[in-house]
Amino acid sequence: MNTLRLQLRFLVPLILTLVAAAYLAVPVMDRLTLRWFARDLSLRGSLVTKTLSDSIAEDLQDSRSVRLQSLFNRVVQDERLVAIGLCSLAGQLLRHSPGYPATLTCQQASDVAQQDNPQLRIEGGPVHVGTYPIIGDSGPLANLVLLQDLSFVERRSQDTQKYLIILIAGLGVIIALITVIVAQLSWRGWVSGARALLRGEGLISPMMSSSPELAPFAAELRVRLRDLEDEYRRSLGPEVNWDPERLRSLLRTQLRGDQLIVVSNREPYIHEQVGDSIVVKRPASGLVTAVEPVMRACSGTWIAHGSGNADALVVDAHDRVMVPPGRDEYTLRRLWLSAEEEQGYYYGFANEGLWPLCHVAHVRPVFRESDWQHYRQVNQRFADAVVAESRSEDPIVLVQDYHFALLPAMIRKRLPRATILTFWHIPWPNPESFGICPWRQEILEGMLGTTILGFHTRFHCKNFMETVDRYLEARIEHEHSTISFHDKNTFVESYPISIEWPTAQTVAGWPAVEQCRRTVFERLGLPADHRLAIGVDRFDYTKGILERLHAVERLLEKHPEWIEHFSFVQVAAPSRGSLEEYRLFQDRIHAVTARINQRFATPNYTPVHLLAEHHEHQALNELYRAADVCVVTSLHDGMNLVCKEFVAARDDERGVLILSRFAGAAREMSQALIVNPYHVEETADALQRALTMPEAEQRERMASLRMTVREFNVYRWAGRMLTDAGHWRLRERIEARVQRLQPELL
Ligand code: ADQ
Repeated sequence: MNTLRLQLRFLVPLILTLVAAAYLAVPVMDRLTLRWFARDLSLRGSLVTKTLSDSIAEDLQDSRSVRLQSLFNRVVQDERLVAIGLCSLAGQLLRHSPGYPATLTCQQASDVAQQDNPQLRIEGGPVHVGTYPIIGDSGPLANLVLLQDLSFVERRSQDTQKYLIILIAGLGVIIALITVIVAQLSWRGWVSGARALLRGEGLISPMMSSSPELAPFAAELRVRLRDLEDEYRRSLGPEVNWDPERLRSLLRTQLRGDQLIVVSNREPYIHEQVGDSIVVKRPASGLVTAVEPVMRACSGTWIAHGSGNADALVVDAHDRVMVPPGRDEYTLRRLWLSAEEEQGYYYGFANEGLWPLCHVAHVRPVFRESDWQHYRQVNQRFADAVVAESRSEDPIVLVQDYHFALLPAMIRKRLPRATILTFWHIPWPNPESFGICPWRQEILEGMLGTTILGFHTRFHCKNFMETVDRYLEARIEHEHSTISFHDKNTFVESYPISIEWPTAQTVAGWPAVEQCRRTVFERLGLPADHRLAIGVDRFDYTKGILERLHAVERLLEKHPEWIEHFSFVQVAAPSRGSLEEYRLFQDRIHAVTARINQRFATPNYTPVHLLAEHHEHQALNELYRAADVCVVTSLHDGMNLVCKEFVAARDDERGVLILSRFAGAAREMSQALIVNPYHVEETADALQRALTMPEAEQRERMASLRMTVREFNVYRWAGRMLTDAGHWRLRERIEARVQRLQPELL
């Protein structure tokens, strides 16, 4: 219908133009033919005059002669010659043939003959009037008036008009036909071209095989589009201040209040039965630390495993509870897992398989068929929950972490129009390391159900794309970080995660640094002039706790002056304690701690304090503010939030951060003392340098670190991802519109 309208829009002016052309051309044609014929008739008249002039001259000598009259009668039998008249030089009509108009005087005939268009209409029709002198031996004798028939000119003109109109009409029809065919063909090409572009196919594939003429244009457009997007992404640099309000306004404007669903294994709030009452706990998790403020800013629904022993007591009939408790800012939808499911999916496949697979910490991954089956089954259950919770066909789903590698494709199958953002919070290994996973292909295929796949660093993105390249038949466009698999595109990008930067109001509520120091030192029994280094982690072998202890031991060996003047506090939240690897690791840490303490302790001095328990955020903050040095020595870490929390806590701009080069955070936080945790000597030297660092240098480094973390905060992390999701959805909506139009257009 629309194509027809479009073509009519072109054809109607075309037809009008042709009619106007015909309207103008016919009179011009008439005038031209008349002029040609007039010239012919004049020549003919001269010829007739020449033929008759001798007879006329003779006849004029003899006024009684009747020969001329009969000559005239004979001549006018020629059908073209209507009448002849002979005028004296004085303008008197001397002789004339029958049919000569009685009212036409010699003078009138002479006047008409001198006109541009010497025509006269007489009884029998239009005639051409010509006067021709009869020349005798002594000069002009008389003038001959010839009236020649012009009706044949009119007849021919009508014929010409007819043929001209037929010619123009024929031309019109041919042009219209060509137009319709070309319009149809090129519209088909344009529509499929536009669709391919909007789908993003053109961004990856050799463009539009069906319309090769569009390929150069598409390539150019594709490059421009990507450049614009890249430019826009760069423009969201540190100069843009990201805060909850900005994130909310992004959702209002770019995502027009679309529904946001977060899926993670760990829930942000755990309800536990303690005696007769129910208490709410916050888990020790980098993921929860990062995603919780985003959810508070955006509302929406968070789907997670209900792991607390009182979780089921507080939910409604749909397993939902509003959180944070008392503030009710978003919905937490709990999903219940059986003990076998939790063992197989969480402890087994995710934490004994994928966790060591992705971290280079030299712990062998364990892959069991039964764990894999549970992993698939639980991913499917979460996919069902996403479908049940979505209020529209195209929610924005934020899939969190390595527990849900299969979930994106499962959601995509049920909600093809959903925008799925998957964030992989841990590193991605190189293709060789990943290749040892027996279900590597299924995992990659599951992840490629994602619309936007995020890692902390470019390096992890690169590893992922190389892994896909190695094990799947997918098309990869490195320039634009896009993978095309089964006609679906996944954009792979780095989004460095961070923390919520404390507001002025929050900071105002904190106890002063001196106060924190006093409280912590009193609790640990440390003298006021003691130096304190801290480590805060989940009890995990990837965090480099052992290497850190070795460095503390080496420091005390190399610099015995620190004995009784320096202590190290390791806070370690119990984690995955049901796994043997973790239990052995914890035992080892306890043993090494005991050994160091045995070696360097004095009656009033404990060099290493191991606080193997969960701490509330406030207690951690107090510790961060009390410490001289914070030590983060991960053997491999996606990002690491502890280092950022330490920096955020130090509004006094004091304290030194020692940071592993193998943590994603090292790429942003170059003002820290960067170490290789495997190099015990180097870390011990860094501890020495930190403990002796002049205040001015501490201030300089800390001020710079604080600026980085404040600007690259968690709202920026979420904001960049959601902005990219917004652009993606816009493209998809345009494509859907083109698709709706297409059947009418073609
Ligand atoms: P995690 O491995 O959990 O996160 P991390 O980033 O260090 O690592 O975050 C740990 C969080 O737990 C911090 O917020 C910290 O305050 C808290 N925490 C640590 N010890 C605690 C204790 N004893 N008591 C209470 N809380 C404690 C994963 C990846 C990281 C990535 C995050 C976010 O492994 O590399 O930075 O996700 O993406």
